[in-house]
Order: sequence, then C-alpha cells, then structure tokens
Amino acid sequence: MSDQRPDIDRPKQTPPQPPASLADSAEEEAERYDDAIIGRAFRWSLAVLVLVAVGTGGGLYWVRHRPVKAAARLTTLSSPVVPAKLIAEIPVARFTDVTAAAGIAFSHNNGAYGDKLLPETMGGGVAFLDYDNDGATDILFVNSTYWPGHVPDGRQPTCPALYHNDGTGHFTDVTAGSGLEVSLYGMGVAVGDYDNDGLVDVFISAVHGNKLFHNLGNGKFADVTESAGVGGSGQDWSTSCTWFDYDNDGKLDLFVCNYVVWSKDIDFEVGYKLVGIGRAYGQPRDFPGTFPFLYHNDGNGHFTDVSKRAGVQVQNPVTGAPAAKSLGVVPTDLDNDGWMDLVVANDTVQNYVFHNQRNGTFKEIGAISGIAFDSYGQTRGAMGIDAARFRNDDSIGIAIGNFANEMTALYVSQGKPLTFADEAITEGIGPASRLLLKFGLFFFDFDLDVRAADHRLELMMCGMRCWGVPLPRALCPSIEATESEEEGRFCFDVQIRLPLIGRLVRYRGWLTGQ
Ligand SMILES: [Ca+2]
Ligand SMILES: [Ca+2]
Ligand SMILES: [Ca+2]
Ligand SMILES: [Ca+2]
Repeated sequence: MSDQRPDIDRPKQTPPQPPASLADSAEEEAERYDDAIIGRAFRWSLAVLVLVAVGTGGGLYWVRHRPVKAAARLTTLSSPVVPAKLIAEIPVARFTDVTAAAGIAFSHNNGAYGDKLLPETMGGGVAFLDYDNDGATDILFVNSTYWPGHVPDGRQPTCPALYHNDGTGHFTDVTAGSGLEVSLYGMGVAVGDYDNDGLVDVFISAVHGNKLFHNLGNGKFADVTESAGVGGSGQDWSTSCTWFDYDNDGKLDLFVCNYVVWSKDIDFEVGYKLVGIGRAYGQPRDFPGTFPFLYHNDGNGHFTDVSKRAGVQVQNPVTGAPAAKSLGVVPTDLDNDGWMDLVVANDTVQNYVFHNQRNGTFKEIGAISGIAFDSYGQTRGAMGIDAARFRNDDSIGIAIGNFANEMTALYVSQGKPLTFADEAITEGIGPASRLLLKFGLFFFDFDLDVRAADHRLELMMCGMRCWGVPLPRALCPSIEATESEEEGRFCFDVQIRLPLIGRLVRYRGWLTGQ
C-alpha cells in the first residue's frame, strides 16, 4: 500500500552525479550543441534575409520596369470620302454631217409594202474604194429593191449607187452606164482586186442571187457572176462577205456568209405575230440555218466552191442540219502564223472560229477558243464584227455587236495561243452597250492620234434602241463612238449621236488588196 502514497511524502531522489572529468566533457558537448543550433539559426536567418532582399529588389525592379499601359487613343470619326476618279482626257474630234454638201443623195430602199418580210430589216452595206485609181476614195452604196409585184406606180426597181470623188470631197453619182445599175436585193459588199490587174473589183451579196462585178477601167464594170461561179444557188440569203487569201497563193479568195433559209412563203409559214400589233418581223430562231460559201480563186477568172472540203460547213450535231445563221465575218490571223483565219458572228447560234490548217482546210474552234458563246455559255444575237490589235501589242481583240439586252462582246486573246476571253466589262464597253441593239461596229482611230506615241484605236457601234417597236426619232440615239483611254480601256463618248437607225458599218484602212 506504500506504493500508493503520494510522492510528496517521498524523499527527493538526486540523480547520480558523474565524476568531475566526465562533467567537463558533457559541458563541452553542450556548448558544441548550442553552437550548432546557433549556426543553423544564423544560416536560416541569412537565407531569409537574402530572400527578402531578392524579393524586395525584384519588386522594386518590377515596379520601375513594369509595362506601361498605352494611353487610350481617341479617333475622330468622319464621313467616308469618295476617291477622285482618274478621268481620261478624251480628245475633241467633232464630226459634221456633210452628206448633202458632198453631193450624196443616196437613199436605201428596203421595198417594204406591209407584209413585214424579214430581209426588210437589213441592208445595205457601203464600201469606200478607189475604183478609178485617181487617189481619191469613191463610195459604193448597196441597195435593196422593191419586191416582185410590189413596185409602186411610177417607180423603177432600185440599184446600187456609185459616187465618184472629184478629189475635193465632192461626189457625183456615176452609176448610170457603169454596169453596176443592176437591181438586186443587196445586203453586203466586199471590194478587192481578185485578178490582180490593179483595178479593184466588187462583190455584192444579196437575197436570192449574189453578183461579182469585174472592174474594166474607165468607170465600167462587167457582171461576171456566171463565169466566175460565185452567184450561189439563187435561193440564198447572203449577208457579210470578205476577200482574203486563205491559201497564200497570192490570189484573193472569197468567203460569203449566209443567214437563214428564207422565202416569202417560209416567212408566212413562220407567221410571227406580236400581241396588239399583229404580223411582225420574225425571229431568226424560227428559220432553218445555212452553210456559208468559201470560193477558191482559180486564177483564170473562175472560182471553185470549196466550202465542203475546206471544213466551213458546220452542222447541227444532233440533226445534222446546216447550223450557221451568219451576219458578220472578219478575216484575221489569230495565231500570227501567216495564214488567215476567220471569225464568223452568228445570230442566235454560236459564233465560229475557222482556224486555218495551212492545207486548204479550216478547223472550227469557236467553243474551245472562247469566242462561241457569252460568259454563261449562251449564244447571243451576234451581228457586226471587227478585229484589231487595239492595245498596240500582240494581243488581238474581236468585237461583236449583239442584240438588245446583250452586251457588245470584246474577246481578247489571252496568254495561251488561240484562247480568248470576253473582256467587254473590264474594258468599259459591256454594261454601257447592253441596252442598245447593236449591228455594225468597227475599230478606228477617230482622233487620228496614230501619229502620237500612243496609237489608240476606238470602237464605233451602230445600232438602234429596240426591235420592232417604233420610237420617237429624237429618243433613238443610234451611233456611239467610244474612245480608248490611256491604259487601254474604253469609255463611252457621244461625239457622234444621230437619230437614225444604222444596220451596217465597216471601216478599213490601207489594207492592200482588200
Ligand atoms: Ca477615185
Ligand atoms: Ca481587178
Ligand atoms: Ca488564194
Ligand atoms: Ca492563222
């Protein structure tokens, strides 16, 4: 039970004391122990001090070098300003109508008597030629005539008119006795010296019978159609035509466009009518297509019809029927190989490009060359046509006048040979020409800046505002001259604006033999 007494009653136990020598070494041990603790504490304090110093220094550095927030910028808003457009300076070149003062009194007769026959909507061409080699350019007007059985009382069938230029710009009608006073329903004309005798000869295309007139000199022409063999079948409706030497034998050959298969009976079978108006001029889609003619000049006054073997008769791929409905042709060397090619404008049918194969034949490459259709792959009502290197470089432009609501086409050669793209919009003539109904057109240098460094060609279009619906004459601006700007674009100009309806227009410079 003594074990359970409280400790207070027990005597204090004193721990056993070590001997003196042992006590000294323990004291030294304790001192060393204390030194270690103090050293460790000192090192820790030093480390903490260093960390504090580093942290403080870094903080101060950051405070001093922290990125300065950019001051908010205030922008004053203003209305957008339309940039000033560079406007090309169009040279002033005024034209004056001198027809009457020059002594020209020609008036075209389409023979219309009320039956609205389709050929009455066309004709006729005109040619500038120096038939008597006096150095002054003369003029030949193609005429149509009255329809059989519909010659008004007191009138005579009409014929072409030849005007002689006296060298001062005054003309005299010299048709009588010239041999050209032949009545025909004329359409187009091509002049060229086919027999190389130095006298320019005349081919006239017509409805139901073409004519070739050989220039005899002394102002006389002989109708050599029969012996030359270029009259056609007598049932053709021939339109645009051109002399060109496709086989490079030095003798001019002849290409003749045909439009549609037409007769008065066919026209009445088609029976085109407009609501509220009655019988009206029909549409080319309603008439069968045709083949053009290519005549090879044999060199003895005779020509051979080589249309079939030369490859210019394009058939409808489905029906095999003749496909062409041609109104315009232009000979030009598209690939610059020294052999003349042909581009043919077709009305409501794809345009043709006849590429000269240098062996007497042509290959039709309209579609793959990019000229056959518009940019949507559709055909247009193509009529007038011309070709020119209008940019004064190697690129060639093919301009084609199209129907109303169809832009004038300007097919321009691209980097790849025989490849063209319609650049009418970027050249500035597309939208501006869309509403007009375009017929003839040509490139020409209307301000004669050919003498300047920048030889520029302009494009003239001839046409009318609408089709089949008469307009007040004053509202019928029909001729538009366009001028190419410095950089090659065209812009519309109204230097020539007459209230008339033009159908054909063509200009040629000093091309030898053509
Ligand atoms: Ca002359
Ligand atoms: Ca001749
Ligand atoms: Ca030839
Ligand atoms: Ca060629």
